[in-house]
Amino acid sequence: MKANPLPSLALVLATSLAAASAAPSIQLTAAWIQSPMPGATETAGYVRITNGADSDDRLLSVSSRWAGHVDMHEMVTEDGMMGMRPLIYGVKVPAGGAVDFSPQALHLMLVNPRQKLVAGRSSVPLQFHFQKAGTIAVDVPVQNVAPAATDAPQLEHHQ
Ligand SMILES: [Cu+2]
Repeated sequence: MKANPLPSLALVLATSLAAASAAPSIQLTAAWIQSPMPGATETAGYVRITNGADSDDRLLSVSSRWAGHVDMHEMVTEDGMMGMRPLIYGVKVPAGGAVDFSPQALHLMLVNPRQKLVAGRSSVPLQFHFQKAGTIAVDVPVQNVAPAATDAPQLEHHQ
């Protein structure tokens, strides 16, 4: 009689399922909001989004009860002029990859903040709405400068 292959197969299956459920999906790190210029009605926010899942996801929108609205922008150069363009279809976060919202690249735009944003003292509640991962809420500190490089390691991105 041949050995029943099922027990070992079941073990492999259980192991891979455990690994899949333990894999982090969307993670938000190194988030910060630029303290606004005096009198400004909008300011930029930055974050690193990592997708540990094995399928692509998409950041559809960002919202905050502290702002009139939150837009996603990318920097573009047209006719030699730097400008910003709204990312109306959101941003794809590739499987096993990362997307950086960082100065000179993608950024969030907090429009009409409803609170005074003070560097080192305020943190702004933001909600990131993903197609698959759902809504992830983060309290984002207001700062004058980006977090220290050691806090935000520059990994490979935009592959
Ligand atoms: Cu912008």
